[in-house]
Amino acid sequence: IPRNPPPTLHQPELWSNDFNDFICKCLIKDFELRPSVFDLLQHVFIRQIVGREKTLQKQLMELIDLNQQMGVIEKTRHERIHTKKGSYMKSQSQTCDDVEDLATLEVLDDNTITEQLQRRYATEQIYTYVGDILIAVNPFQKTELYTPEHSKIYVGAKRTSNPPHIYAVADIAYQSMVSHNTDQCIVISGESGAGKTESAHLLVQQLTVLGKANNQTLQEKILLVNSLVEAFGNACTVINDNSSRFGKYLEMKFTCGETISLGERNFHIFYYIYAGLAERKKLGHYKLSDSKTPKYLHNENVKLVPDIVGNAFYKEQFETVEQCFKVIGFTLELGSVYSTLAGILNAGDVEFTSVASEHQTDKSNISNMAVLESAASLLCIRADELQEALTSHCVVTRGETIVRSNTVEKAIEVRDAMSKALYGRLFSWIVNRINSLLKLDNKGLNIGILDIFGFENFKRNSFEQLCINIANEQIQFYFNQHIFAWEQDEYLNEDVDARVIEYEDNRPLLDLFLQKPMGMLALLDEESRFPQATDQTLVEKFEDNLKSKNFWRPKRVDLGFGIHHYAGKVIYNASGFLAKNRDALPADIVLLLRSSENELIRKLVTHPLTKTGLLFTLYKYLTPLVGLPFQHAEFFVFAKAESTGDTTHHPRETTNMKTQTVASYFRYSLMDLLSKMVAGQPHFVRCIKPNNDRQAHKFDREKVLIQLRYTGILETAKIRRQGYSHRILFNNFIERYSILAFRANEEPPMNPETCAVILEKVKLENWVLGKTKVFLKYYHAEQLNLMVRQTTDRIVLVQAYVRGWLA
Ligand code: AD9
Ligand code: MG
Repeated sequence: IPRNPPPTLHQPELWSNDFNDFICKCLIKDFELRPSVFDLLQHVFIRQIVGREKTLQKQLMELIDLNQQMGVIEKTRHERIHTKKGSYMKSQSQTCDDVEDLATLEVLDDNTITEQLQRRYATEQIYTYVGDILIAVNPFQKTELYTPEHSKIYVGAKRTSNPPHIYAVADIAYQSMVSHNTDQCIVISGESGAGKTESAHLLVQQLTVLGKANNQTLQEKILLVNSLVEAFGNACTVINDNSSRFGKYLEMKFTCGETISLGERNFHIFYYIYAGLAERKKLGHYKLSDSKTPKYLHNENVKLVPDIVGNAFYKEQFETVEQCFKVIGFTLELGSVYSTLAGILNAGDVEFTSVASEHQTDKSNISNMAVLESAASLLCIRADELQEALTSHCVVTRGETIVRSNTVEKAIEVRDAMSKALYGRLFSWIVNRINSLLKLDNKGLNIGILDIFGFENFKRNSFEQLCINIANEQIQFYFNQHIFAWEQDEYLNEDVDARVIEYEDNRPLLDLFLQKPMGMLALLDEESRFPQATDQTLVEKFEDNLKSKNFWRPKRVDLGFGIHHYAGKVIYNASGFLAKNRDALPADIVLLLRSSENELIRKLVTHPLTKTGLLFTLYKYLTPLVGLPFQHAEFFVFAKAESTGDTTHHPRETTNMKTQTVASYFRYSLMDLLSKMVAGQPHFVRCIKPNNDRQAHKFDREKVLIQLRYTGILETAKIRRQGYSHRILFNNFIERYSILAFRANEEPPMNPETCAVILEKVKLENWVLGKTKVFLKYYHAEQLNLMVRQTTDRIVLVQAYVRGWLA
């Protein structure tokens, strides 16, 4: 019997190392217990057990069985063993020249890589590694890759034991969060329609499994939130039926004017609610009619608007969304949410006619008062006041307030601005509410998943595309920094000899956009401040000031300018840039909405919401230490700062607040995003779109090759093969890994020699010691972590058994 009181499960260090060693050996060696092993044991405590050798053996065998049921375990170090349910693994076994990690290819060039991806794609192996980075080629069809069995085998498994998979990325992020005690960040990139949002869902799914969200309802809620947020934040585009869009300022694509590019539609939720309410015969209640589809649901450019009222999918989605709301805990507010949406739809149908006036050039009248009244009653405001706010505006000159009439154009602009503002704020409010309803505890580590809107290049590209593409440019830069720049800097600093890999640095492009005061966004802001400026003067300003080979003016396009992005050339049309950037909501409208008798609407325009809009969704997982249940999920949705909300309240701040443009907020939130990302250890998933027709089984080599080139996959493979992606300070290394080579009571000196002892003991090769850090290959870090985990797991498990016997 041990002299000291029995240590607890979580104090493996208090157990005798001989005993631990013995048990580890038992577990590693084909799971067989040979009586001879016991001869090695000297501890008095162990001798007690020898007498019960049979029981011990039986119990350990049970333990192993249990392990086996849980998934793949290692029989010997290198051999993969299959579980009963492991048929998938066999069917997916590799042919001899099929490679799961491109960094291990013998010949590294664009062609070989494309060929590998194509070959794998043909056999439904859509995932491939490039070192520690995952490539996902969109299958454009349902696959058998996401069954509960898959989910199981990727829990705590060695990466090379299973085929590449998105679930493995979730596992690695989770494991490194747990073992290094640091935040993680999974960055998913790829062009529009490449599969980022799908990947994010899969990651969320697997992370709830890993975090042991044994609280079923919580897990359900988190997955439901996805559908909810998407109903409000996604829309159909020509490229992707479920395209993640910008929130407030860019997402809002209503039918008027030029804000809609060909083939685009409004946010999903509008179609869902319209069809859903029709199904319930509730349209009348919300002052909508099934014979007259609201204008905001049309797209004048696209004649083919599907039958919305009869659309079974939309109806079903409406039920799902409502279910989501209810499960998450929205109760009384739901009616107000629907009224607001219906109010927006009605507002969109308000029409104006022009009335000639003696004093002014033009005035506007409302030609369908009944619709205006419907909108007003849904928004719980007075119809006459709404009419006034739409058709006129106040100007304050030298303390005197003068009322001016709006032209029809101006009235339409005000109407749409009101709809956008209401929708944007409603969306932010929903997101904030979700966060507060799901919130349990704010402590712990987190894994962020970044799913942005992918690179877009339409026939006609506007301000929205510019912002989307700048964000992608920034993400590419972040990737480059991590993969190439920082790594190569460290070789220099630490005198490590490694070959330098050339890569395409997109820094000049970021400077072109973001630099102050001469970057494109800064110029746009400056021009937005001049009342007389036009989109024409804006492009001229660009032309005069932007000196870059990546910017040019195409000859025959009015208001056109071209940008050579990292992902290709895009021609933009500056028409509407200034208005979109100013994105002003008149103070009269804010005041009017504040007088609403609907509490929700008042809230939307009164309280300055947390930074709103939909620049990016960042799912945040707060997962405390090992074994504890997953506790919390938070959805961050960033958007445009609400500038107008406070103008009337604090007139002193007006001028200051008004200068907040979309561009400046966009830049601010991009920086905010980066600071969040930089705080965590990054993991990268690169989505590839195999063809432009969204077709399964179609691998367009040229299309893929272009993506591989601009994302720098070839260079990535090279640096992963030749470089040292993990660099750990000597002290940290010893703290983390000394358990692999030293006894618990030993205190090895904190020096490079100790690091070498550990690395040699575990038989790793190809590592290098720098001046202050250990330089490891991408696969080393994983192997080390796995060994540590296995060691502690065994110790803990055995202790649990022993404790059982003692009791
Ligand atoms: V955008 O920048 O938001 O426009 P994403 O997010 O990159 O774009 P998304 O995830 O929405 O693209 O994928 C587009 C479509 O591809 C999906 O609607 C699916 O139909 C299809 N897809 C993507 N990934 C998978 C997958 N792993 N399995 C099956 C997939 N289908
Ligand atoms: Mg998306």
